[in-house]
Amino acid sequence: MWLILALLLPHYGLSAPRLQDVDVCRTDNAKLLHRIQVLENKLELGRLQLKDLRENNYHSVKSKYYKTNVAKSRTENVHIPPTDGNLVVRDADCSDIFESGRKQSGYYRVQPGHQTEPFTVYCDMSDGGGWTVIQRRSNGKVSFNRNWQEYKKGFGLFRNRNDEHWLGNDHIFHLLSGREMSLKIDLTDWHGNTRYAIYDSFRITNEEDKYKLWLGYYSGNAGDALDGGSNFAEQWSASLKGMPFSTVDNDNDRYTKGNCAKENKCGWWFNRCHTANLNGLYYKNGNYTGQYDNGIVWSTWHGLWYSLKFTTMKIRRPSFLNAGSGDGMNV
Ligand SMILES: [Ca+2]
Repeated sequence: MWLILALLLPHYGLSAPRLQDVDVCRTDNAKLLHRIQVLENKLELGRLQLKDLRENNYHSVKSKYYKTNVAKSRTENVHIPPTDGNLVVRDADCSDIFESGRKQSGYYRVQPGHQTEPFTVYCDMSDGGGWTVIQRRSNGKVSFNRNWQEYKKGFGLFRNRNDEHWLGNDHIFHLLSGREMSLKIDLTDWHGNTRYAIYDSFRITNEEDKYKLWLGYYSGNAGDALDGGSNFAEQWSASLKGMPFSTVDNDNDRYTKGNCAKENKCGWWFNRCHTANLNGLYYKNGNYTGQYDNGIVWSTWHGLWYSLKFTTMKIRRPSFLNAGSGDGMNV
């Protein structure tokens, strides 16, 4: 027994360095193979991003879009999330993104569930953070007079901090389904005054059910205009709770003699018709007159004949609400 060990030990001792060399070589080889794989993945990601850029014509200097938006945006301080890994989406919404440590406001890609493709949203990381913006009005450059399909898919610009857009009823539905979410509405008038309204348990039904609106308790300082204000008669005809969505080509309101979406030139959850409509016409300077009260209206603050300068509708999980909620983000 001891003899065998005595014979083996010197042999083992001599051959040990050779085995270590092989191990080092194998490790280096594995590292190189891994590095090649990473580079190949990056190359594939680059190819996909290039394809996206070419197909969407964002940067062609000949395009109108470039001249009016991209060239201008280059001089502005705009946060674009890092492109590396951008096509691999793991976040359901901006609350997820905020919780994972990315706390800069800007455009991010989210995927609320496997039933949808990833899509781009603006994340408002101010005001306590984690807000997914579903609507923004700020300058009147984007028309909100759109049909059912456009409201379903979403429209507007999704590049600069101040861009106007509607995220899309399907996207909003998917963001809300299966999750308890709060809705916050930030409002700014033409004198720079701000108000806000928060509704808990915000959700909408699916397209088949015409995206009916459901809202929980109100809090804030703008007044509960989505529920028709404090007047009972107004609530009966103007509360938007439980109302289906209507557009110019899809009248689901309770106004039997006409189409609220046509009068207001936008899609919204109309009753007969409303005491709050944030998708209305963009009138500059606030007060307006006309046949219909079709401005950007929050009646419990400025009445039906005052059109607001800036609005945002944004959602996040209610667990964030204690993190501090102020007067919202301004222009
Ligand atoms: Ca009608």
